[in-house]
Amino acid sequence: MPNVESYLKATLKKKKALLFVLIDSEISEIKSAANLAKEVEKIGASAILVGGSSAIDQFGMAQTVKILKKSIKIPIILFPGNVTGVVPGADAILFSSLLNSDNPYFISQAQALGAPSVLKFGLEPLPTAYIIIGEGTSAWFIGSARTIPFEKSNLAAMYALSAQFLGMRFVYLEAGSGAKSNVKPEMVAAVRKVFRGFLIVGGGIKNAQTAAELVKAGADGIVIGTMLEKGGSLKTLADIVKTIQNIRK
Ligand code: 1GP
Repeated sequence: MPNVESYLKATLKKKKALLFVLIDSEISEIKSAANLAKEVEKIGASAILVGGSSAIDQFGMAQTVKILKKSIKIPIILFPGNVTGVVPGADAILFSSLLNSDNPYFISQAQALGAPSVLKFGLEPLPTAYIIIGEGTSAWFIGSARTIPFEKSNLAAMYALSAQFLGMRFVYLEAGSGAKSNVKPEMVAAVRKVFRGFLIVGGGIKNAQTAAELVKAGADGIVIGTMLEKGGSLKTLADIVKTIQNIRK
């Protein structure tokens, strides 16, 4: 995998919107993670994210990444919640700063601690502003997020604009894994107005209609995790892929 960022941009041009599937190595068994990854690759997912805010078993995650790498061709992108989420063998990493954390550890300190491993493992860093919306999820709790309410699109847009000015090329609007409510299309639209980079939206997305609304509002990539972990069908996932790729933005 020469350059994941170029691949994502080129694929976005072709497909209009990308689907990322999140595999939490602490929830999925390695074998079923590999089978799932193969299936979602066939369906048309553009990358697999591995990680999660409560994933702390570095050894288990490295094993999962290794097996996934042998099973699929689409890139494996680490999605770390902490320095323990930096493991060898993946193609890239969402090198994220949790911009709306109350704890400087999640804004710049974990990044400093993790950066040497990113370099050592040859992971391509994708500079990402991670912005948590709503509350009550693991990402919100562990990341000490200063909640942006779902209806306060202007606050999310302010953070996204600062990400733009700071030179970050990805923004991830996160409602949190298994969130009861997903990020609203109005907020995505407000962020899209000010942020020119790659816009990822995740948390609580379970069906094609929601995914379509978010893509119409300006999301470039949609992340799905819990829906599949909770036995959601691959048919729904296939619907999501088909729907988001047929949207005129
Ligand atoms: C969580 O955005 C991802 O970090 C995916 O969320 O698990 O709710 O799909 P779900």
